[in-house]
Amino acid sequence: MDDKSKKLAPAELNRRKFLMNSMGLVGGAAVAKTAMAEEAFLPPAVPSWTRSLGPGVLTNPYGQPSKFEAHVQRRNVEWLTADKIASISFTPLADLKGIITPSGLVFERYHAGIPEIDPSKHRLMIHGMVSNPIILTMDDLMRFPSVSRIRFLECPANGGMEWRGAQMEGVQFTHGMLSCCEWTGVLLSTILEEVGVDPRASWILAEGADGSHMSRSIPMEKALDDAMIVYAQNGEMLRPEQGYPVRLINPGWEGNTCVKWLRRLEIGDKPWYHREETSKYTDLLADGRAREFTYEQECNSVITSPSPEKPLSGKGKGKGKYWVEGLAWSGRGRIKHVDISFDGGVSWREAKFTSVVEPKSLTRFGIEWDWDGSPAMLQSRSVDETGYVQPTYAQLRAARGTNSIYHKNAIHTWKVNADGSVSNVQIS
Ligand SMILES: Nc1nc2c(c(=O)[nH]1)N[C@H]1C(S)=C(S)[C@@H](COP(=O)(O)O)O[C@H]1N2
Ligand SMILES: [Mo]
Repeated sequence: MDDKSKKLAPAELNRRKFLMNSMGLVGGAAVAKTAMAEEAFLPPAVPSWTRSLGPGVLTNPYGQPSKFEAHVQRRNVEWLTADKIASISFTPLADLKGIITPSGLVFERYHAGIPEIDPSKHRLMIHGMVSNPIILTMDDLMRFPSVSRIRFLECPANGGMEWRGAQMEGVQFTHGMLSCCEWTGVLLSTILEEVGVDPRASWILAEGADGSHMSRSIPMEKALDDAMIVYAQNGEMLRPEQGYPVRLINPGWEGNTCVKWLRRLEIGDKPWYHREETSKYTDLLADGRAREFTYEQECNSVITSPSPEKPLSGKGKGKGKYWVEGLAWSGRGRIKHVDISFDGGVSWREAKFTSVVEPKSLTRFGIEWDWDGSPAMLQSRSVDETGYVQPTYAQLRAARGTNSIYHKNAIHTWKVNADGSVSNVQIS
């Protein structure tokens, strides 16, 4: 080391090292030496894995992602909940492709932890205002006609930490109480036909078998429309985290209505809100009043790349062409279009859909962007088939104030900085 380099501060040394490493094989002598010491794997060299045999079949009887993807995982926010039993973890949205959330990455929300349920001992009881009350085993349930549907599931608290201002540096935390699976099971309407519902019945109480006995009142219209009793997700049986062996899915509705580890459906003629064990979420308005019935998850969208987890400089490229992509969804039906702004909402360009467009499902959008290397404000704005347009923060706060936790679906802004890093900011 010469005198000059001795004077460099540690941070500067680190940056110099980073730059040298990123120069790769064409870099300085020191870098080339390290690469030689390891192995030549870049073309025209033939890497070791091409010159040897790998482990055989059944190395992983139930496969795992590559070890190089170990950073892709659910995460929690330590300060958000007192413990991990009544808590939540977030889906790593930045690392996902397409619209299906892999089963092992679906965000988790428990009020009393994950019960371990032996499916042979589990029963689903359906009773109340019906002519033939029944107690179903899992085998009984499998005998009903089955359907599979791709639907998103979102906790209404998604984005709740952002109501008062930008706070979380990552799309995993600003929007990750969100997943989308192919759910397989029986339409609730099919089962209701079997039990013979009293025509005066108008509500259903759904109760979970976990320690929280979580229960929710579901209006009969939803039950007869598209509610599903599901036992499988993404082609495999439900994961314990998602309600194994059976759960309720109310497509497009608040995640908390989708009771997991489902053990009981009681048919009645009024909601069970007077009962102590039945809690529900309400939206606090600006004037302190609460919105009582909020079931649908409104139209929403977010750019997943670039994002704090996916900076532009991470690839060592700087300015130039990038594929900007993200997710849009609406609890009211299909996404009709998504517009992207690169200047904080002054001008907009329509994005392409790069996935199938299913109702009440995540929809993947993308758009090519030629970044000139200067700071930019990226936003996505979605519109659903009912014509509902995703609101700005100003519009949402005018309607709902800042006291809320739930149903935050405002247009989100990522600030792309000149160095390619991405920060969470809020503008009107
Ligand atoms: N039995 C039971 N069902 C439950 C819960 C619970 O704690 N117990 N949490 C609810 C909430 S608040 C949400 S947002 C969703 C989350 O579903 P997931 O854990 O499959 O992502 O499950 C719902 N169903
Ligand atoms: Mo939730």
